[in-house]
Amino acid sequence: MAIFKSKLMLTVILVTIFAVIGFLLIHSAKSPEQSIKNQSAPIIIGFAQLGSESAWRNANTDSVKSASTDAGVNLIFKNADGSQKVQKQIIQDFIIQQVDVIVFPPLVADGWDDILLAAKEAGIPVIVSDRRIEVKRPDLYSVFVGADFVSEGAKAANWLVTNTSPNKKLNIVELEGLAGSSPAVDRAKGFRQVIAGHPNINFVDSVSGDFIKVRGKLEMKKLLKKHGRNINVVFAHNDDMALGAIEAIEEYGLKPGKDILIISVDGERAALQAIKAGKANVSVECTPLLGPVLVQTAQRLLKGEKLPKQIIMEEKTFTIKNVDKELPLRTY
Ligand code: GYE
Repeated sequence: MAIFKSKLMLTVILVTIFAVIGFLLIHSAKSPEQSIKNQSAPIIIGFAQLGSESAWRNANTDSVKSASTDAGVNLIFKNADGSQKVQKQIIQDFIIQQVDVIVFPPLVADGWDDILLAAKEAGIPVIVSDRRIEVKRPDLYSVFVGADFVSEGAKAANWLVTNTSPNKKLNIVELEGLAGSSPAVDRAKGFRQVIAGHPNINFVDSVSGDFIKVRGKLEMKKLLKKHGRNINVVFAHNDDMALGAIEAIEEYGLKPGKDILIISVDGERAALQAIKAGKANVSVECTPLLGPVLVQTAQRLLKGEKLPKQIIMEEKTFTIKNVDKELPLRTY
């Protein structure tokens, strides 16, 4: 009888143990969809980089990668190598893979409506990073994280008007960024808004160097051939093109920073070194270090937080006055 009773007890205990284990197994297994929405699961960010055209871009890529690692975010990073078609294809692939958030810097401002509509219909939020975008419906993306390029152009021109005499005639040549890209369009616009009230300052030529150093050098060589010593100022839409122009001017036998003033945007270490060496005059900061803000914005979006439509970075201006203090702080 005692043996029978203890056997019964053992059976009851075993059944209970199996029932508890079974219950736990069933309730811990979730569909892939449920686990993505689980707060503790790492979020998946699809980042469609536009290319590797400049030191700025490479610093931007590094920033996105390291911020994702630091935050324990699962980053799928792809590079479109300067093609809008490829960048759209990458975004299309992210939609198929059902990433949690898509982040991308639009190569050019126009032509994104269809792919963004597809992301919207798939329920995937999009963060536009670095370059401004033109869309028919503002709800096609959630947030823009980047700079105010019009103000960067205006700051560059402000340096010129406050550091030169209104009585001196100044001829500017402009090395533009990639045609149709928002930094090229907006920096040109901001610069012109400021010099509009200064009749002594004139543009004599504007050519595109696509934000690339060797193209900047090549175009500057051509401009020197065409206008020679009539050029007083170079306004380059980024530091890399300005650095290329500096080489061309030196090879031509003139002194960049003195015979021809050099104005540019980005605030790269190499540009600050050129300012320190007296070969460049001003670089307006445009920070590529967007990674931490982008990752944080993605996390906040997924938590359902209400965010501003634009998150604009604070930026400085570098000249001979602050270069010694700022140079050691530059990481790119
Ligand atoms: O100024 C330039 C880069 O989109 C703000 O792109 C960015 C620009 C940056 O190639 O150096």
